Amino acid sequence: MRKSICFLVSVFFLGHILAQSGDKGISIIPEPVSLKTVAGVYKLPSNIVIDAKGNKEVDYTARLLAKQLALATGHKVSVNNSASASIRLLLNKTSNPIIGDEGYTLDVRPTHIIIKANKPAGLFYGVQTLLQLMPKEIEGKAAAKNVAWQLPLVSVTDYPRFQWRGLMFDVARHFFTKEQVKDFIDQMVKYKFNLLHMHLTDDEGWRIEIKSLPKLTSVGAWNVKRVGYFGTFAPPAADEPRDYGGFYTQDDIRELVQYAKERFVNILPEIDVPGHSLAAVASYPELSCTPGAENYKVRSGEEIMDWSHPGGPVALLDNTLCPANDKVYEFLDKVLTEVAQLFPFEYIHMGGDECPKNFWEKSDAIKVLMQKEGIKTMEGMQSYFEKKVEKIVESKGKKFMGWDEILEGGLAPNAVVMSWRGMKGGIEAAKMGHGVVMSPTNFAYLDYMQSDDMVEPHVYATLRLKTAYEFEPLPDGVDPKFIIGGQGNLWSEQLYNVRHMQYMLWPRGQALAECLWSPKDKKNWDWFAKKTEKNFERMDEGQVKYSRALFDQIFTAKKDAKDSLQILLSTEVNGLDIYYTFDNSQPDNFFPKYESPLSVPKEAVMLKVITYRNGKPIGRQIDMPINELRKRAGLKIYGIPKNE
Ligand code: TNX
Repeated sequence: MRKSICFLVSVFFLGHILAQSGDKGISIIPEPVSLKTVAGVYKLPSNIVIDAKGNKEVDYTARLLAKQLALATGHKVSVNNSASASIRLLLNKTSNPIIGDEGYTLDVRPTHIIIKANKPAGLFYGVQTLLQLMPKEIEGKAAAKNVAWQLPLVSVTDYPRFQWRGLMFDVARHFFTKEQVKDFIDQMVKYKFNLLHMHLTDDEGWRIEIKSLPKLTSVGAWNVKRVGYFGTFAPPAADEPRDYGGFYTQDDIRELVQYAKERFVNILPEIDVPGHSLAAVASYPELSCTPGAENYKVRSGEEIMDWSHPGGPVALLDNTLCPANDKVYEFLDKVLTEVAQLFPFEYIHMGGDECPKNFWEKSDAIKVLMQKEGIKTMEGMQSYFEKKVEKIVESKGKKFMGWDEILEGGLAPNAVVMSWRGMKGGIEAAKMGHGVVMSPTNFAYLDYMQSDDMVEPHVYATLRLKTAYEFEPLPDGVDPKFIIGGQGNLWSEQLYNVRHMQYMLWPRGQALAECLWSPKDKKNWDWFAKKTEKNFERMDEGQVKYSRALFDQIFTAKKDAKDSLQILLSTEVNGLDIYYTFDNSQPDNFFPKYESPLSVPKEAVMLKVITYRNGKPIGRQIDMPINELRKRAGLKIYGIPKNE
């Protein structure tokens, strides 16, 4: 009898514990380690009290939550030490070994909410999950009307898979203001990123005030505004005003570092040398090996590099620092003294990527140095430079890291490698016992196009959301202890404003967040795609732009055995219908539905396609010239008769 009562009681409780998130409309990005739901809801009271005890960092989190709650709900919200508070943020007295330094447990109960963590960062992440459990209006900029402010009852245990969960923001190619960077931080922490890599210097601008080298920002931060396809612009005339750009003062940097700290984000500064250094050279031409550098100007997007050489980039003008010039190391010492003081994070990133060597080859000073040091190759020359730079970085009490080119010609002894040209540099470095952050172009380059070139602002490559979601930072056969984590890189050559920056960042950034935070076995593309769509509604409330490219169709063009064009259409997400026309009509769901590969009717010039879901258009219409598909299939292009 006792046994059967026990059985009945267990069945009763189990019946109340539903499976996974997804039930009750719960949708959290990144997917938590474990989430259980219980029937019922917690209603936020009209007077919300947040209990946050005893620690400044916990207090930051509580105040951020209070601010957002007060703004969006219009309820009265206070932070104090009340044991009967509605929302309780508690640091564990005895450490919970499962959740580590950034994990948390979150319980939404019928009477209150309780988040527990070993460290303040965990409470912060618990709060991010809590916000995603609330109605979407919590993201709003003003008090929402007619919202039932209630949450499902849940019990969450959650902690990250990787310690380094980064996003790189290139503020050098196009400058983004301090406020815009703060906004970037606000968005990234929602998805539990904890590292902001700021690409602070490049050919197009030097973005950080260095007091001992004032020309870096009086000259180096300014170029001429152009719009269009960056990289193809004509050189500006000598008298055009150089008033486009900007930089962060040291006070700005301190403010950003503090802002990031309150949100548990470390800022990694990058000073990109010896390549990508035209802004520095234009400011201080004596840093160059090349005569005539006094005439160099900060780049405004004109062509300065020939990428067609298989051996690496060939520069049309010398955008490098001279490794054979002592002044360069004195310069870097000054820069790094100030950078190291401004950024508390333990690493400084020193770039090292895409350094053209064709001007170095012409330099007598370099020839002499190579002879003296027994250096045989230009890669060896860069390696010599990197080792000296590592010493300077370390002399400032920091750890040295760089892009995977720093492996070429021999890696500096303690260097940490950021692997971008695929994972192989990272694997090699890890096998040599170096720390690695994975940010391979084929999964993590957020400047790449998200959909077909026909409907996206043109960039030289494509990275679809589904592929970004397949990012696996830990390669087979590599000791996990050397893979610190991963990051997405948002390069800004083609980013002219904040709205477009957001469009490129989301939702791919959310996909990467899940790859970096969630357990591998919790990843599920179909479920992630559903969550992404739900999250769009939250982003609408928050007025943050994003791309809906995941609903577009994908064209695959092939030539068959008879050299005819075969067109395959597919979609990233399941459950979409594709309608198409070959006769220039605008397609809708009254036109043929795609079922199997298409052959092109004779003389057709255009394939127009659109996706539908449940009878409603959902993707963008893409008008695809047949000749473009022929080109993609490696077939001859037809001459098109002129319109009547
Ligand atoms: C490569 S990734 C670069 C950047 C460009 C980017 C554009 C890396 C270390 N270098 O300078 O902005 O490609 O996708």
